[in-house]
Formats: sequence, structure tokens, C-alpha cells
Amino acid sequence: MSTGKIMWGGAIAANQAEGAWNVDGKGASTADVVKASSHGGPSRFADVALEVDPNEFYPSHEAISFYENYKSDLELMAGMGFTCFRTSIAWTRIFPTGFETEPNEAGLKFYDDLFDEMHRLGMEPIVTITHYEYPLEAVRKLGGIENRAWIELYQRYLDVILDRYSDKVRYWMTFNEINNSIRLPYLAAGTPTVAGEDPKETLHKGYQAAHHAFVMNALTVKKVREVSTDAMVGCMLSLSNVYPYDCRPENVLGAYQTRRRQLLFSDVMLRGAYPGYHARMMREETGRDDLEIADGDLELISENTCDYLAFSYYRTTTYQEGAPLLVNTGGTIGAENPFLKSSEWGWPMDPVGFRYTLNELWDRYGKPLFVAENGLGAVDTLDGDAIHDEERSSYLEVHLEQLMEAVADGVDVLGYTWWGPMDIVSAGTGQMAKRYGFVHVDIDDEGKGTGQRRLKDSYHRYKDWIAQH
Ligand code: BGP
Repeated sequence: MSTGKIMWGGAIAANQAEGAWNVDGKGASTADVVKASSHGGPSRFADVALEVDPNEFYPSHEAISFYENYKSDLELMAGMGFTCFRTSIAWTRIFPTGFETEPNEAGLKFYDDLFDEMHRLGMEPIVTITHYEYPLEAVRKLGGIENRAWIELYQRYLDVILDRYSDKVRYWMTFNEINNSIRLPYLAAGTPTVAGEDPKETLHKGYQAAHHAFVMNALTVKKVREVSTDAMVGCMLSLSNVYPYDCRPENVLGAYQTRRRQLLFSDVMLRGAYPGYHARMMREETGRDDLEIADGDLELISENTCDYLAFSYYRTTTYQEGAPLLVNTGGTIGAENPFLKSSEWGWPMDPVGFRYTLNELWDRYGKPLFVAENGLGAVDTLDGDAIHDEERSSYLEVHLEQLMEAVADGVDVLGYTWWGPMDIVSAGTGQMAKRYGFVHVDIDDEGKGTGQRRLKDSYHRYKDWIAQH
């Protein structure tokens, strides 16, 4: 049963909201060289040129200028009664290339001011240490986190931010949706595409990147325990769920095996060891048995497990033997579920699946859960200054109802942060048109507009919900 009050709020990521991509000493991140794409188009993370082309438009460069507007934006969030707010620290505001030995004070100051403002408004900062935004210069030189050299760079970053913010931040999350490191390697592990590379080799790099993430996650837990008495560290995974397409035993087994490709990550970071199925899974996927594990890694992982599990839940899909299985920013995509309606971006809406997932994860780990992302990306239509976004309000309310059913089932929920409480840049496509916000932001897919903020009908619906809970 939930031991305390649930924190209600919203979640963003530095690279999808702040803009100011090269201001006050910030260096370019892996997000800052990713162009926009369109829904259904090719992945914007394939073949990313690791340099900024001055003639190109990059959605992260200005985004919604949260770096400049954070005080007024947070006021709007507080207006809904938020008791928490999730965002990430942009690694390259602190270490512009990732290699510096001294941090960038202007970057440190920004997050000091940001966290102070959150506390002033009664919102607990929920901080993602890195959210799809690795230092680009380090990626150019090292590749992604499949290169063990990243552990030293991460430790340096970790020491600075924990020493600086431990008195302001009580809820840390390490790597955003780190289970995407195997199937969205550039996005989640900073791994550049290598033209013509054997896909099995790419997958193996993902498993190696995952191992280094497990080590860095453990180092985070170790450091937080050294510098803070009441702070908690969560691992953060993309855990939208997958059902068997039907009662055919092969589909039931296949769904479970697909689910364990995601739960492998939380198994290691919450239970402290590689599960027995890992070796066969990696061998079958990559053709290789080997993984570079240094002396002490497994002990470190075993002794420093996370305090809670943070995850994103958007939708569910199904496993049908022989049907293609893909992964995008919303999670796994398999065969269509005939019982579910989908959003305009093709994301099925499944509130009962949300209750199911909360129970599944609570039963598996027995550790507090934090819903770090849930939300509906949809097209908004302005009616003068009004936006009657009934579908978004309905998505919110039916999912929150099912969250409360899970709490009644005995699930311990720490908090719920709606993804994109104000419109921000989509990770999957770089669009602004895919709007999640309760607050409309007048910026379009080309980065044009007044930036004006307007309250949508859903703003008041979430406000009412929070007031009643
Ligand atoms: C998750 C990311 C977020 C967010 C979300 C929604 O993968 O953690 O960054 O973007 O997906 O996805 P999208 O923005 O593609 O709609």
C-alpha cells in the first residue's frame, strides 16, 4: 500500500524544452545535431552527422526557451497545484565537451536557480541525471557508452552535481529510458550509426553500453548514499507493456520474452545481478557470449541497487509470432490490438494496461514506483485563445483512475509526472505539433511563433484532480 502522499506533477527534459543550446558556456549535446522528422518518416536518430550544420534547423536549439522562461512556466505549473516537477540536468551545461576537469559555473548556477524556484513554488525537484543528451564532443572521440571510458567522465559529472545539489534534490533518476540503449542506441547510449555495420554487432554494442550504464547507475547509488541521508535513486525505463496477441502458447511465451528484454534492465539495477536468462538472450540476439566486465563491476552492482523504479508508460502492444517487433520513443510496437483505439500518432491508448503494468512491476520488485512519463501527444486546435482538448483530459483522467485502482491493489506509488505539461519538442520526431501540454506554446514545427503560453481546458481538469487527491 502506498506509504505516503503521491506527488503529482509533470516531466520535461532539458533538450526538449530549455533551448539556449549554446548559451552561457553550454556545449553541443547529442540532441543538438538531430534534425526534425515527420510521423511515419525514417528514424531521426539514424545516420546523425555529429556536427552542427549552420544551414539546418535543429528543434533542440531553441525548443520552448524554458532556460529563459522557467520562472513563468513553473508559475503556471504551480497553478495546477503541482507538488513535484521532473526535468534533466543538461550534462553539457556542466561539462561542455564532457572532458573538462572543472565545471562550467554558469551552468551550475542555472540549475541552482531552477531548483530554488521549484522549492519556492512547493514543487519537489525530480532530477534525471542524463536524458538523451550526451556531450557531443565526447561522442565524437569515444563513441557511445559502450566505450568504458565514459565511466570516468560520468563519475566526474556525478561528483560535481551531487556535491552541488544534494541539499536541493531528494529524487534522482540516472539514465532516461536506459533500456532503449539496445534498440535506440544513438538516442539512449550516444552510439553513432556505423554505415554497413552488422545489426548483430550493433545489438552487441547495446548490451555492452547497458553494462556500463549498470556500473554508472551503481556508482550513482553509492555516491548518493555517501553525500545524502534521505535522497533516493531510481533507475528509469521505458515500460509500456506487451500482451500476447492471443492464447496461442508461442504468443504467450514470446510476449513474456519480449517483456523481459525490457525488464532485464530493472532486474539488474533493482535486484543487483544479471538474471539467468540474460546469457541466452544476448547470445540469440547478437551471436556472442562475451561481454567486457571488469573486476569489481558485479560486486558494485550487487551492493548498490536502486531505491525505486521510475518508468514511462504510454501504451501497450501485442506479440504475435512472426509479426515485426519495433521500438520507438513510446516503447515496443508489435501487432495491433483490435480492442484499443490509437492516438493520431498511432499510439494505442490503454488505461487498464496502466493498472496491469503498475501491479506487474510492484509484484516483481516490491520497490516504490514513480510514473515518470505518461501522456497523450495530440494535435491542438485554437478556438480564439481557448483550446478544448477533451481527448487529452479524458486520457489523463482514465489513466489516473487506473493508477488509483493500482494503489487500491496495494501498489506503492511515489509520484506521477505527466509527460510534457507544457508543449515541448517531441523526442521521436522533433515536432511541436505532437502536443502533450496542458499549456499550449505558440511555437511550430519550424521553431516559429510568438512562444505565447495559453491554458488549455485540460489545465483545469488536472488542477481539479490534484485538488481532490
Ligand atoms: C520518451 C522520452 C521523452 C518523451 C516521450 C514521448 O521516450 O523519455 O523524452 O519524448 O518519450 O515521446 P515523443 O516525444 O516521441 O512523443
